[in-house]
Amino acid sequence: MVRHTATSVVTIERYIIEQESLHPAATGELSGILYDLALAAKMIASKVRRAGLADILGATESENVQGEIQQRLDLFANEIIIKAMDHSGRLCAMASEEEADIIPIPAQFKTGAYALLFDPLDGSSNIDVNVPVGTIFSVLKKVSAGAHCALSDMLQPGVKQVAAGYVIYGSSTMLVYSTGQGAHGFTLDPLLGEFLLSHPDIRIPEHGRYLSVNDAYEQHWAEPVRALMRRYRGLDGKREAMNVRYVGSMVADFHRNLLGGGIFAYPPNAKNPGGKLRLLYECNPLAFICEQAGGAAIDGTTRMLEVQPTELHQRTPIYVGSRGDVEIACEVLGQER
Ligand code: AFP
Repeated sequence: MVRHTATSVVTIERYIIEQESLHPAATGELSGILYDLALAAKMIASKVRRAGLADILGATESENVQGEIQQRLDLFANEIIIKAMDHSGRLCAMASEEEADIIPIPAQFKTGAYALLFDPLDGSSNIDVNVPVGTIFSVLKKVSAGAHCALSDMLQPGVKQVAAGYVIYGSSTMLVYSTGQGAHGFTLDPLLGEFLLSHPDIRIPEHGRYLSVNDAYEQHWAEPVRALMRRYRGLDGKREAMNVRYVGSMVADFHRNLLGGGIFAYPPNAKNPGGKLRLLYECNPLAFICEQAGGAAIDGTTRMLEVQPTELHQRTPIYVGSRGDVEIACEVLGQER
């Protein structure tokens, strides 16, 4: 981690511009998208910070497309991101975990060459109890012809992401992103109102200390998953036991494991045979970041970033984190099949 003096700070804007200058052919559009997202993140952070004070908590009466009860802050974060991004002329469309369909760019604005997919406030059922929540985003290059986005622009495998990242609203607000040249973290200085480079070129340890999984599903797991979890816990005598840490907010669990090493797993279970988490809004962006930090991610059999999406709100199992720990998942799940 770099230590900054008051005069040597690197703002996210400066960093994005410096990264862009490494690509002479860059148009600046992607940089603009990232900068707009950083602004949206600051706006969401300020609301999340005040959530305990403001009368904004609580479930709305509507259910979102995933059938979960939405919290008001989810809706607010969704709105903030759409409004921050729709008029820039850089996007051809957006897709949100909170919306059933593709979100078109309003007719009065220009469209651009990129598609943005996001989960506006992941872990929102934790808001009421002051547990960290996060925003996750993924940027894809438009591949269809014509000015507007087609479903095919959204349904690209994760390897096609040109940028991805997340924001964690925790004890401090951090934004971590990658454009394919490493994963870099920025911490929001609340006094300056700026994201400052705090974690350049994050590297996840080869093997980790932490296992993040919801044990309550053990009875609903298939035997290969149970065998894998026994391995991580050191119960089969083949490795040292990992420490179990599960917040129930994927960004928070992922972030801790990215910095400290470990694996986050959401295996299929009898209740969610296809997994629970969303391929496009959650798993692909975090898999991209993890690989950029030297880690790995699979869906149980396949590299996560190579899975071909077939629908916008597709769910998938996931095992993501330290490369050595993900390799163990490949080995044990493969053997037990
Ligand atoms: P919410 O956004 O509904 O709180 O769900 C959070 C989440 O999508 C992810 O952030 C967690 O890791 C996971 O679900 C927790 O799911 P379980 O409660 O089934 O373990």
